[in-house]
Amino acid sequence: MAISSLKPVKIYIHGPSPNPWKVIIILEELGIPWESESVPETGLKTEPFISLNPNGRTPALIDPNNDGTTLWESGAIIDYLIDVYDKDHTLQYTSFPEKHITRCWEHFQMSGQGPYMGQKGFFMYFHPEKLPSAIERYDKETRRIIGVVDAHLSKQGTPYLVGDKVTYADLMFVPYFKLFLPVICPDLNTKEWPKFDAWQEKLVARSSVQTVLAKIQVEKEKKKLPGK
Ligand SMILES: N[C@@H](CCC(=O)N[C@@H](CS)C(=O)NCC(=O)O)C(=O)O
Repeated sequence: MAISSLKPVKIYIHGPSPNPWKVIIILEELGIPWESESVPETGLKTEPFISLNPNGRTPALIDPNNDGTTLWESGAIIDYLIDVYDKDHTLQYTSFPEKHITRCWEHFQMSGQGPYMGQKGFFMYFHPEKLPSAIERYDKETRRIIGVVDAHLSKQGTPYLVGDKVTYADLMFVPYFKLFLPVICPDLNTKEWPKFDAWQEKLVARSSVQTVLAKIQVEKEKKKLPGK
């Protein structure tokens, strides 16, 4: 189906929280029309939302162009969008082993960057007791993960995680690194990791990412409104 004739894909977000915005960057990159609905805290673990995502978290996605296909888990959703809509392979490799190496980075984002940085935020801002050992652990992990990316880029001498081509995996790292990192590690200076820093700057300069960062800012401001 031509992208120009697509109906908007529905994506469920939770204000500015990072995981859904990874998906939206991919939607923007591929030119797929989308609309979002922000699910409030009270609506996440109850019906009707848990019929969309039994895990009660965002994102969830409904694709009206494909019999209302309903998906959850941001990595699985991104895999779907790449399979179904990236027909020109703009954000993926079809060659071996690059296709599989891209998946390594995708899974590292899902299992490493997202959860560890999320825990840093939780122990810093939401856990009822101050637990310095937990804060220290996730702070160290956050820095280690930045170091993994920096050392890899340095060793490969490539601008992106897999060679010279930007892929969906690079883009998946943006919301946590660009927006969440300054909140959970306010004193961290990314210039300490020059390859990481240059990589991030290139990703952030993309128009899809600029569009999404502006929309996240709007969600952040909504959260600050009295009574919200
Ligand atoms: N592994 C899941 C994580 C989803 C997740 O943690 N979503 C957050 C927003 S970034 C959420 O819904 N938080 C609300 C909650 O945990 O109740 C994914 O990547 O989709």
